[in-house]
Amino acid sequence: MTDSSKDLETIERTFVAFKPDAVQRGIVGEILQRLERAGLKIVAMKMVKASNDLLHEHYSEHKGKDFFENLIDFMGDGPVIAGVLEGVKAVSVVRKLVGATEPYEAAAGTIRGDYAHVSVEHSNKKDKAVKNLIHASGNLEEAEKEIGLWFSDDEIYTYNRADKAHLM
Ligand code: IDP
Ligand code: MG
Repeated sequence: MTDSSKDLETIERTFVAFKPDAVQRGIVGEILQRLERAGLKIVAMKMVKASNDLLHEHYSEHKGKDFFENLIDFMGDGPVIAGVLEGVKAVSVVRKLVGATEPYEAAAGTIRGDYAHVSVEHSNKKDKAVKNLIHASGNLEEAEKEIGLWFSDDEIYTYNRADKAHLM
């Protein structure tokens, strides 16, 4: 089966980063499995110890907020695993699988709901960022910016998944 131009219009790329808490807890594989089994294709992936500059740029929308410095400290606390996932409506599908920002209210069945439980209130009291395992682009514009920030074009691959006939 070949892609029709109509299919291609609905296929998106989104950026994800397994945060230092996911890497340090050894649950990257389990979380990634959830994304892969939904049919999302990994088109780029690497382990990165993000620089302060990269993190400031990545989270520029939050500059000036109370939690900004804690967030930068948290994300720079150890290596992250950054990736690009491709699929139909990938941006919103990944956000759905990831769940709400605050793990305590993220729905059961979502990554943040199943693997964490803390609240913003608790993290703020401890003067820490909310540890919620994974970053996922919030919209297409953010995805484009973040993919360009973390990956060069030659680090993003084109290939067919063997189960494509059933997924697309
Ligand atoms: P998102 O990751 O669900 O898109 P954003 O609002 O973009 O959530 O916030 C980015 C990250 O900053 C969150 O995932 C979380 O780790 C952290 N964060 C957000 N709000 C707070 C807060 O009020 N206190 C501490 N950390 C926060
Ligand atoms: Mg966000």
